[in-house]
Amino acid sequence: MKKCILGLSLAFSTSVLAANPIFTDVFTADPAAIVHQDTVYLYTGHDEAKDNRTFFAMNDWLVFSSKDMVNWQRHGAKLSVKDFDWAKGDAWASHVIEKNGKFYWYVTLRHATINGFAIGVAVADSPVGPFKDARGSAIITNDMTTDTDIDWDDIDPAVFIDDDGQAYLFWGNTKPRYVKLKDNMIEMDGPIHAIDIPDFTEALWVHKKDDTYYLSYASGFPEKIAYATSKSIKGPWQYQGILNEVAGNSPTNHQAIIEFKGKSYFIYHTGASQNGGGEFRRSVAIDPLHYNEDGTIKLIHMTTKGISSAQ
Ligand code: FUB
Repeated sequence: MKKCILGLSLAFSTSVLAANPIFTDVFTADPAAIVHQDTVYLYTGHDEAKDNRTFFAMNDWLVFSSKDMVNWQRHGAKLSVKDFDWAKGDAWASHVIEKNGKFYWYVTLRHATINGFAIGVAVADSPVGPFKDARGSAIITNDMTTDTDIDWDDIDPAVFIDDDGQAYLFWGNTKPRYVKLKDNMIEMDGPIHAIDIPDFTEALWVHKKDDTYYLSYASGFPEKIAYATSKSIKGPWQYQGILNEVAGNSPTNHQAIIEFKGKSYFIYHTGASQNGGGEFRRSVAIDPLHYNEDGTIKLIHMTTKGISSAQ
């Protein structure tokens, strides 16, 4: 984070620049973000791999908050594999959403007794916790989705609450899926549905602007972020193309899209940290997101400059 004074003519106006990646002393990945009471809460995975030659080492999730998207407060690791008795590792991508004053944190984990990955959910009364396992069991397990040969198809939860209050859990790797959630946010309400979108890998994210639903996702490998739109949360989804190209030095990508104080932001990760970043040591970055007049989204311009705000 850099603070620069722009000269005498702007003596009383300090421009704060948030360089990308936004944190250089810790590796952060798979961002999810919410806006609550004029504050952005950023939830990230935590890459702890010793180097970029082996694989992910991820044991907990981190929380940050900001009132301007530039200056970030660190809240530390607020949820970890150890908070879920039924899990044995791999704190992969997560997603947080607020409903009726409670904050639900949906997480990817490796299940201890059912082969494969699973999705759990923790709950708290505040966006920074303390969070506790809301069920004592996984909400989604690999044996519920038997139409793939892989055991990592049940990852990357993303929850969306529609205008009528109905919540939906989206997730998947290679096969995108969604299911309705009960009002309690911790149980499925009905069957699991498949989603028809091209070249899907992982990292679903749903947001709505005006009367259009946007479903963005990591596509291909190395991953680009693609997106589709619909007039209904249940689809059909119309493919709209690439939203973000392959991110620097990282074959994975994972996005969060939020609107804050009238501007839209694309939050993602790269392997571009100069402190040893790479495939398994990723870092969160933020750049502006702009819509075209027809509601399509302009290609993200990934920068090292990041976003700035006048204070
Ligand atoms: O961080 C581990 C996995 O890599 C995530 O679950 C995927 O979205 C990809 O970013």
